[in-house]
Amino acid sequence: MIADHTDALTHFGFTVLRRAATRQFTVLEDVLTRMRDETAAPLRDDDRLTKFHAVEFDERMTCYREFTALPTLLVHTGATTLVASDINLLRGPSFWHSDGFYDTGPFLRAVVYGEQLDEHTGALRVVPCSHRRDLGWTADDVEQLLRHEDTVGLTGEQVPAHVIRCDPGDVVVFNTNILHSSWGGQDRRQWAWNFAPTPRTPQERADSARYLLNRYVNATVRFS
Ligand SMILES: O=C(O)CCC(=O)C(=O)O
Repeated sequence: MIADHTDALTHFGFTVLRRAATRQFTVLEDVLTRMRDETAAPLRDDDRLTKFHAVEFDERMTCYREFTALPTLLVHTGATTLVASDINLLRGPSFWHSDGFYDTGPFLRAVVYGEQLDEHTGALRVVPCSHRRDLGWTADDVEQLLRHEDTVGLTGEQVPAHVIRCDPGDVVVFNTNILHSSWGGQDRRQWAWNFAPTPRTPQERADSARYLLNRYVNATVRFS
């Protein structure tokens, strides 16, 4: 079972741990309510809201450690260190992007959505295998896909992709190299944790540092 999830992550770049966070879901909802209550500014119609350092904001966000199978999966992939966490109120589409492209890793993101999501309501979409340089993915290919309207005349929604349908309490885990997006949805709640392996070589240390910086500095990881 864990081996299947590890293989899926390695080969295709994503997997879903069904109902792995069901028991912690009420706690997650409470944390998000607190974040919403403590946000001073009223949100405009098209505003999104992100709380970085979510685990530091509220210790209850450490409940990811109790999600069924997640800790074991992380050990199997080697991405055992929590490097960032965030809570998001997402609204509207998230355009195609990758959260950076790294040769080392894997850098993984585990997310729980608060709503039942499918292709019509903003479920996460991925281009399977697009996290893999070993299959020939290059920065050029990624660039072409990001300009899908010009290069192939397709809207973001029409780009062939796998839609990750999910229910509240499912845990979606993906390699953050992967091209991902969301279309067709309106408001969605998302809790997220990012994991990295312990760096041992100079290249791994450089990638880890760049990854961490990107989480906060590079606008692409803010999904739009
Ligand atoms: O669900 C979405 O709208 C996009 C999520 C995303 O890009 C992410 O979690 O990295």
